[in-house]
Amino acid sequence: IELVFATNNVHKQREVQAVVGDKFVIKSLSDIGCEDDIPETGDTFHENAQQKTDYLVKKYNVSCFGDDSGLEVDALGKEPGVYSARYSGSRDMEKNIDLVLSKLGDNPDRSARFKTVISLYLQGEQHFFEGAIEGKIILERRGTDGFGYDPIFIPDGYTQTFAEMSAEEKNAISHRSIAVAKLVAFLKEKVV
Ligand code: ITT
Repeated sequence: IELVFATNNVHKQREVQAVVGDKFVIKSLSDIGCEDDIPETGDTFHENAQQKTDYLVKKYNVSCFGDDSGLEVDALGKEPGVYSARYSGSRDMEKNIDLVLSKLGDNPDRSARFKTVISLYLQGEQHFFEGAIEGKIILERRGTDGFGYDPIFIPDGYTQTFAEMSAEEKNAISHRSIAVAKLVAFLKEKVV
C-alpha cells in the first residue's frame, strides 16, 4: 500500500518507513512530484495536520498522512503552539528560543510540553494520532544536539535537555515517536 507523507524531510520519511514494514511504501512530497508549499493556517495542530492531508486528497486523490508539532508553554497561554516554527516572526530558532525565555523571565511556572498530531487519510476515512511529552523550560540553553526548542526543554523524570540526549534517547520518548507508534500500530492492524 502506497502512502504519501506530507513532508520533504527525508529523516521523518525514513523513520516512519523503518518502523512500518514493507507492506507500506512511504512516499514523500518530492517522490510524487509535489513542490507546493502546502498552507498551514489553522489555530490547532489538528487543523494544520488535516490541512496537509486534505490538500493531497483533493489534488492527488491519494492515501496520505501529515503531521504538525510544536511546543506549548503553560505560563505563556500555551504559546508558541502552532507558531513554534516562526514565533519571533522568523524561522531563526535562536530568536525563537530567546523570545520564549524572555517572555517567561523568572516565572516559577516552567511547565511545558511538546505535541505532535498526525492526520491520516486512508480508504476514505479520517484518523488522528497524538503524542505529547511533558516537561519544563529551563532558564538557559543546554546541549547542542537535536533541533528547535530542544536546548531549553527537560522532559519530566530526566535531568538532561533534549539537546543533551543522543538522538536514540530522545526518539525513544519524544512526542513525535509516540504519535508515529500509534500510526504504525493502526496501519499494521489494518493490513493483515
Ligand atoms: P515541516 O512542517 O516542514 O515538516 P516544521 O519545521 O514545521 O517542518 P514541525 O511542524 O514538526 O516542523 O514543528 C514545528 C516547530 O516546532 C519546529 O520548527 C520546532 O521549532 C518545534 N519542534 C517540533 N518538534 C520539535 C522537537 O522534537 N524538538 C524541538 N522543537 C520541536
